[in-house]
Order: sequence, then structure tokens, then C-alpha cells
Amino acid sequence: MGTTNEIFETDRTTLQDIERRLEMPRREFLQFCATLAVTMGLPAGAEAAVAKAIEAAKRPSVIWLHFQECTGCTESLLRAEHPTLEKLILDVISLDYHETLMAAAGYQAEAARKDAMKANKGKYVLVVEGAIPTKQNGIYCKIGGHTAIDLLKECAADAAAVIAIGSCASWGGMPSTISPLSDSSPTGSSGVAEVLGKPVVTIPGCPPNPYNFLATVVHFLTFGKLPEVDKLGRPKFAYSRLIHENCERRAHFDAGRFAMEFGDAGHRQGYCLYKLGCKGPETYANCSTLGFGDAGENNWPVGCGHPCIGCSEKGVGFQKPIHQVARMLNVAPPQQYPRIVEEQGKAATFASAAAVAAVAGAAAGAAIMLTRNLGLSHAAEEAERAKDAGKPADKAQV
Ligand code: FSX
Ligand code: SF4
Ligand code: F3S
Repeated sequence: MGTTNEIFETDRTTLQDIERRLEMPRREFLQFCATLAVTMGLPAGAEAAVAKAIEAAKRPSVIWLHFQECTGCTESLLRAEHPTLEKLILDVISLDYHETLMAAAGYQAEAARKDAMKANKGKYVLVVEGAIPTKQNGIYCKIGGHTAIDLLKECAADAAAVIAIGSCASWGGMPSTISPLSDSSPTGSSGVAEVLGKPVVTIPGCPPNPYNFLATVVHFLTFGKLPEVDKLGRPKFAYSRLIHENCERRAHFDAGRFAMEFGDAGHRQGYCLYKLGCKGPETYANCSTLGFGDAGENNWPVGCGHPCIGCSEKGVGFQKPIHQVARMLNVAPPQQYPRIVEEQGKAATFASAAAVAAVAGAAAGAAIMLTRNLGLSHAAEEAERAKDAGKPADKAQV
């Protein structure tokens, strides 16, 4: 694999082709590739392989189904800036069926789905957004006269890969919330794997970070296979670390400085939100290192002053009361301690600064190395998961 500079030297023609085809400056294209490589935790230089794969690979046909959800997953993808979705649709994937974005309606839309499935049999990627209601044979969600259960099974049968995007599709998410007066959700909302009876890749989050989805698809293009996942189907590059491990407020947690109520002096000074119910200590996701919407490292729930509600963690998000304090899953010290002296809104962890620098195209190599390290699982966490699964630590499958 070459470095970014080597690509400029050795693949100038390829890059000029891309520049023409995407109508995107080559530098912007390479920044996009570097961002995805960083997100995947790939080693330095991997952006060259990503660039080549995007350039050379036939665009995979993507069929995107919507069930019980709010369309926030699609909305968050629309807010990804590198590249904008229209460029992504046109050049990285062939989005052949997507109810929110397609112009077709009714029979025409149904025909588009059937045609794409037939033309790409065994090769298309099925993306599912939203939970699947299972009570009363699934009558609570029907599209074109078919239940979500039937549509999912029909589309999954000939898919090369199935990706459940968002917490709803991953395990039921928000629609699966159980009231204290009941032992199941009103419509029996379930995740894709549960309905299909086999594991699928899950990208939980409500909504999930679009880069985790884009990186998963590009991994498929670059290496011809989906990324390594944990026992819940989550790509390890994004869900191996607790939010709490790399949170910009972690130094306050360790020093015992907590916001006690919204708007108090501690809250205004950016103190730790643990006592307001932050679920970062029991939620695996990369929100604290990646940020949302390319708007900077503070653009994530805790960065905006609200406790993490654990939206990406089954059994935490939409199940535990928002302001109940979190269970501490491990007490390992953070990778590095952020400074605590900047004014609120300007603080940056080294990790988030590096990831944002990669988006900006500066210091991509350093960011890649750092993020790769952040993506590695460690012994304490594996032991914790093994305990949950009732296995000895050294036999843990994570
Ligand atoms: Fe909404 Fe997606 Fe939440 Fe669910 O994201 S943001 S309710 S995870 O399926 O649209
Ligand atoms: Fe950050 Fe929440 Fe952990 Fe505090 S409890 S350090 S706010 S993740
Ligand atoms: Fe969700 Fe918590 Fe991340 S609420 S978006 S998992 S910070």
C-alpha cells in the first residue's frame, strides 16, 4: 500500500479519471478515503487501497428497506459531507431502491425493487432501517400489501450481505421500548437478525454515525468482505471501546468533578455528566472520537452538554431511565487525559483532533495510527463480555 503522496505519483491517471467522474477535486476524494480508513482503524497508507477499490470496484447494488423508524438513519447519512450523498449514490454505491429518496412511487417503486433484486441476484447489499413488528403476524407494518417480515425475508434471501442500520434494525431500538405495565413492546418490534434467524452486521445508534455505515460498505468494496464484528454483529472498528474511555470530560470524572443538575456551575464548566445519568460508561461506540455531521469534535451528545443515553447499546438505550446512573463496565484508565483548562466549546482530545484533522486532510497518517489503536479491544473489556456470556475470559468470542 502506498502513502497519499505515492498515490499522487503512481496513480495520477487514475485520480484524474476519478476527478472527472466524480466532479470532485482529487484532494477531496483522498480526504474522503483517508477519513474512511481512519474510521475503519486501518493502518497508515490504507487510504490508497480504499481509493483504488472505490475507483475500480463495480458499484454494488443497494436495496434499502424502511420499517418502524423515524428515518433519522437516512437523515444522518444525508448530512455526511465527505462526499455528499448524491456523489456517494452516483459513484460508490448504486442505490436502486430507497423509499425516502427515490422518485418512483407505487407499482413503479415495487418494480424497481424487483428489477434490482433480479439483475443483481446474490450480489446486492441489503440495508435495513427500522424495526420489524412481529406481533399478530406482523400486521403493524405493511408496504405494498406485504408485511415487513415478508419483505425482509424476500429481500434477504438473495442478498450478498445484510446490514442493519440504526438501533431499531439492530435489536428493536426505540419502538421496542417496554412499558413497566407490560412484558413486551406493543407491536413486538424486533431486530433483523432475530427475524431472519441468522447474524447480520449491525450499525446501532439512534441515529448511527454515517461514517460507520460508509466505512462498512467501503470495507466490503476494498476487501470483498464485511468487517470483523463482535458478538452483537457490530463492526469492531467502531464498537470496541466504551464512550467513557475516550470522553473529553473524562478528566473531570477521574477528578470527581460532576454536573449535579442542568445549568449549574459544573454543567456550565463542562464537568462530567455521570451524575445526570450519562451512559458512556456502559455504551460501546465511537461517538466520543468521531463526532457527528463533520461539524467538529464537540458535535456529539456529551459534547453538547447532554448525557449519553446509550442509544447504541442494547439493554441501555430506551430501556434504562435517562437519568439513572450508569453501571461501570470497567475501570481502565483512559488512553490519554484531555486538558481541562480550555474554555467550553474549545476543548479537544488528541483523538478527536486527529480524526478531525484527517477529515481536513492534514495529519492523516497520525490519525490513522491513533484510531487504529483506539479500535483494539482490551483484556478488561473482553473479560467483561465473557462474563456476560457466561464463558471463561480466554474463550470469549468478541
Ligand atoms: Fe430513527 Fe433509524 Fe433511531 Fe431507529 O435511526 S434515528 S428511530 S435508530 O431506525 O431512523
Ligand atoms: Fe464522559 Fe459520560 Fe464518562 Fe462523564 S460519565 S466521562 S460525561 S462518558
Ligand atoms: Fe447515542 Fe450516546 Fe453516542 S446517546 S449517539 S451512544 S453518545
